[in-house]
Amino acid sequence: MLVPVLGDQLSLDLAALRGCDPAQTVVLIAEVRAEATYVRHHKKKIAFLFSAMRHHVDALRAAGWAVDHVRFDDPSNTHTLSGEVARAAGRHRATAIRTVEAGEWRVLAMQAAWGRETGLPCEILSDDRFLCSRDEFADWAQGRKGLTMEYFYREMRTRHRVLMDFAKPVGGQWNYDKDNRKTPPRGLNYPLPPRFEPDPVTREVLALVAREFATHFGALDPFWFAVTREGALQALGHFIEVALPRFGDYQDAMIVGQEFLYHAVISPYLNSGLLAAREVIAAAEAAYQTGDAPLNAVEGFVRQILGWREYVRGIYFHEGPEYHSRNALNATRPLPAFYWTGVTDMRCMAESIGQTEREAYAHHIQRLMVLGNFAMLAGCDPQEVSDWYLVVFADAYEWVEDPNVIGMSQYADGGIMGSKPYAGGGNYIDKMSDYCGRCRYDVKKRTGEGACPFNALYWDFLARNEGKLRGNMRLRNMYSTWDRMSEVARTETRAQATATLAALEPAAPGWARDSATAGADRA
Ligand code: FAD
Ligand code: DLZ
Ligand code: SF4
Repeated sequence: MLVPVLGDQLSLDLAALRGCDPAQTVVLIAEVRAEATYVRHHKKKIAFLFSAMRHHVDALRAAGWAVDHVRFDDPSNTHTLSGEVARAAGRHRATAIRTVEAGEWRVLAMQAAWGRETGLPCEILSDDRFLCSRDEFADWAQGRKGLTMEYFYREMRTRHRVLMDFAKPVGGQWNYDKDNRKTPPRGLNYPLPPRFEPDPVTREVLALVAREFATHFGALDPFWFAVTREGALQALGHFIEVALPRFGDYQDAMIVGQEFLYHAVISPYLNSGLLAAREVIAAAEAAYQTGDAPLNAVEGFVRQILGWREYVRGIYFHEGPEYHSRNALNATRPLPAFYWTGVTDMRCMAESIGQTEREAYAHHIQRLMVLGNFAMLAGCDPQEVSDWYLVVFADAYEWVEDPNVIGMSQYADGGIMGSKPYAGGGNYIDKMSDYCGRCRYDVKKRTGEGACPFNALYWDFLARNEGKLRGNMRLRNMYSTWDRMSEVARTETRAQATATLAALEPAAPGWARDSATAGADRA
C-alpha cells in the first residue's frame, strides 16, 4: 500500500494510515517545487512546511512506519506531487494507493487522476481531522435559504457537546460577543507566543529556501515557528494558560509593535496537522471548567475553531471550484503595488503589510478591516486579492483562504458568507487601533489635503455599487447618511476617491504567480 501524505496532512492519526499494516505500507512525503510555486508562497511559509514535513518523517518512522521521503534536492525528483506518486508506486511495486482528500480543488483533481495514471486502485478518504465532513455540511446546507455561520455553530456545539449543559449552551447564551472586543487600555502587557530556536533540520531548510526561493515575498528571519507536534502542543499550552483568559476582550484591537495581542497564533499548526482541532477545543473547554478562563473568552475562541474554521471549509467545498472566480461587485482594479512592498503613507496598511512580510502573520481584524477592507473599497479584482492572501500568510490553504477572502472580506460571493460587505471608513480603524495617531493622514477628514483615504473611498464604494447594495437593509442607514449629504459634499467626496484611486500604482505581474503560467493551475 502506498500512502501519499501531503504537506498539510502532518498528523499521525491520519485516516489513510488508520488500519494499514505498517509492514505492508510505504508512506510517501515529497517536497516538490510545484507546490511551493503554484503561487509564490511566502519564504517563511515554505520553510515552516518543509521543516515540519521533515520532522514528521522522523515522527512517522519513530511510530513504526516505513517512509519514502523525497527531498527537494533529490536529483530524480520530478517536482510534482503526481510525478512523485507515480515514481513511488513503481519503486515500491505498490498494489494500491490510499490517501486523504486534499484541501484544494486543484490537488483533489490530481488525486482523482492517480488511479488512472498508475493503473492502481486509489482510495481517497474523507479528512476526518475536521469535525464536519463535506457530506455533513451539504446535509446542513440542504434546503436552507441562507448559510448563516451562527446556526451552523449552534448545531456543531450541540452535535459535539461542546460547552453544553445538556441541550442548552453553558451560561444560557450561545454567544458572548457583547462582553468582548473592548478598546485596550494604554500600556497593557501582551504575552508573546513562544519562540522556538531553529534546530539543524530547520537551519538546513532555511538555507534551501533562501537559495531556491530568493525572489518570493517575505522575510525568513526571524524564524521562530514550532515545526514539531511537541512544539505546537507547547504553543497551544502557552496560549491556553497565558492568553486565552483575555482572548475575547481585545480580539479586535490593533496596536503598533504588538503583532499578536491575545491571539493564539496556532493556525499554521492547525492547518498543517501538527495540532488537531478537537484537542484545541478540548483544551479551551477544560480551561473554562477549571476556572482558569472566563466563559466569554472560551466561547469566543471555541466559536473560531468549531464555528468559523469548520464553516469556511464547508463553504469552500459546498460552493464548488467556481466559487473562487466569483466577482459579484465586478471589481477589476489590479492590486496596488504597496501590498507587496509595504511602501505607503497609510500607517494602518504599512503596519499590517510590514508585519505580514516579517512574520507571515496578521490577525483577523488586520486581515479583514485593514488589508481586505482597502482592497474592496478600492474595487480590486477579488481573484488577485485572493492570490495575495494565499501567498503571504503561513496558515493559508485554499479551503480556508478563499472563503475568507472571496466571501467574507471582498463580498465577491454576493452575500453567502456575510449579509453585508465588511466595509468601513477610517473611524473604525481609529477606534480599534493606535495607527491613526501615527499616520500622516487625518482620520477625521473626508476630503481635502491629508484626508484619510479610507473615508472618501468608503462613500465612493457605496455610491459605485449602489445598484447592488442599496436594497440591503443592513446598509440602509449608511445610504440615508449619503443621501443627506449635500450635492457638493457628495461630488467632492467622489472626486477625492477618484484622485486616490488614480494615484494607486498597480503591482507588477508575477508577484503571486509566475506571469507565464498565471491562472493556468487553478482548478
Ligand atoms: P485566533 O484569532 O487566535 O483564532 C483561533 C483560531 O480560530 C485560528 O487559529 C483559526 O484556526 C480559527 N479561525 C478564526 N477565524 C477563522 C476564520 N475566519 N476562518 C477559519 N479559521 C478561523 N485563517 C487561516 O487559517 N488561513 C487563512 O488563509 C486565512 N485567511 C483569512 C483571510 C481573511 C481576509 C480573513 C478576514 C481571515 C482569514 N483567516 C484565515 C482567519 C483568521 O484571520 C486566522 O485564522 C487567524 O488570524 C489566525 O491567527 P490565530 O491562530 O492567532 O487566530
Ligand atoms: C503548501 C505546500 C508546499 C509549499 N509544499 C508542499 C510540498 O512540497 N509537498 C506537499 O505534499 N505539499 C506541499 N504543500 C501543501 C500542498 O500545496 C497542499 O496539500 C495543498 O495546498 C492542499 O491543501
Ligand atoms: Fe489608516 Fe486613515 Fe488611520 Fe491613516 S488615518 S492609519 S490611513 S485609517
